[in-house]
Amino acid sequence: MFDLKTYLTALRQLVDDRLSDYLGGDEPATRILQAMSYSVMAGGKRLRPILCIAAAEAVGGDRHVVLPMACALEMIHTYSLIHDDLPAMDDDQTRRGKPTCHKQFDEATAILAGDALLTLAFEILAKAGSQKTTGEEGSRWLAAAFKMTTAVGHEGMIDGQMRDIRFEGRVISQTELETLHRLKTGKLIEASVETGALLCGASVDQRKALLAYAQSIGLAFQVADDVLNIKGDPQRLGKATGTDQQRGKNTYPALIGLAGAEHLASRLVNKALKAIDTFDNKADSLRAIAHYVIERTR
Ligand code: GRG
Repeated sequence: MFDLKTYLTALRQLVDDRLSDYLGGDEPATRILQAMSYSVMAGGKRLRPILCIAAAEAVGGDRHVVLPMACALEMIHTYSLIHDDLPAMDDDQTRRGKPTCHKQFDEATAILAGDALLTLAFEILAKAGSQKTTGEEGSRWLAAAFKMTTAVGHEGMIDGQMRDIRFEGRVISQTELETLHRLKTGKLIEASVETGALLCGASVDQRKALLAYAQSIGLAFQVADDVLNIKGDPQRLGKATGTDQQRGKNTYPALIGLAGAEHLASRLVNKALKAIDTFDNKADSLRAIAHYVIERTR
């Protein structure tokens, strides 16, 4: 019987150890590394790296092969959080239970820490790809890096963030909200699953199924995030709740009610499970993560 708790704990440790190595260990030498490490090592759930590894293992791959990609995903995710928390964006005071990067350091350092994490992520991918001995492996890393750039660039995550900012103060349709989230949160989650599978030589059919899985859990994750902003425990979440309503944000509970949002989240999880129903028990981690995405308390 698959035990999600044990699986998550082991993978978090594996990812955290490698992230710490990339970021100068326990005592980062420079102020910029200190700021980068402060935010990355502040204790996130590591959902994106874990999805990358779980997708790799679902297609028979090895977690150590995709570890650099898993870390790059977490660095890009953390950069987006640091920048999202800035005064010019959401102006948040706490993140992962600690003062936000610009509060702990200063605004300029937080901007640079985000920039440096984004750059380091691509340095890691380029290095991993260039160290491969066969052309096939090198090509996979190049394709995975390309997938990552499109997921987080101006037609992906940044487009989503731009829409979020531009929609502030006006009520949008459910379709507009869905597009926003598919870009802002969904694209990186898709890239996590897709790169894990791609790097481990998944077939076209496997990749198609995994993309459908990722699209559904990506949206379910965001719907659950909206619900947690209302029902969650700020202590457990490590950030304030009720903020979406205060800021007049477009959210699923605001649009379709709290019960409607919860129902939508569980429908999306069922859709995700169906997408991978032809996979064997090596995909049990992905199945358990799909449930976790909406049952989580932080
Ligand atoms: C490019 C500046 C910029 C932003 C990109 C992703 C994003 C847009 C901003 C993040 C802000 C945010 C709160 C989005 C909602 C969903 C989300 C990504 C929550 C945080 O992710 P978790 O719950 O966090 O995985 P941990 O701390 O566990 O890693």
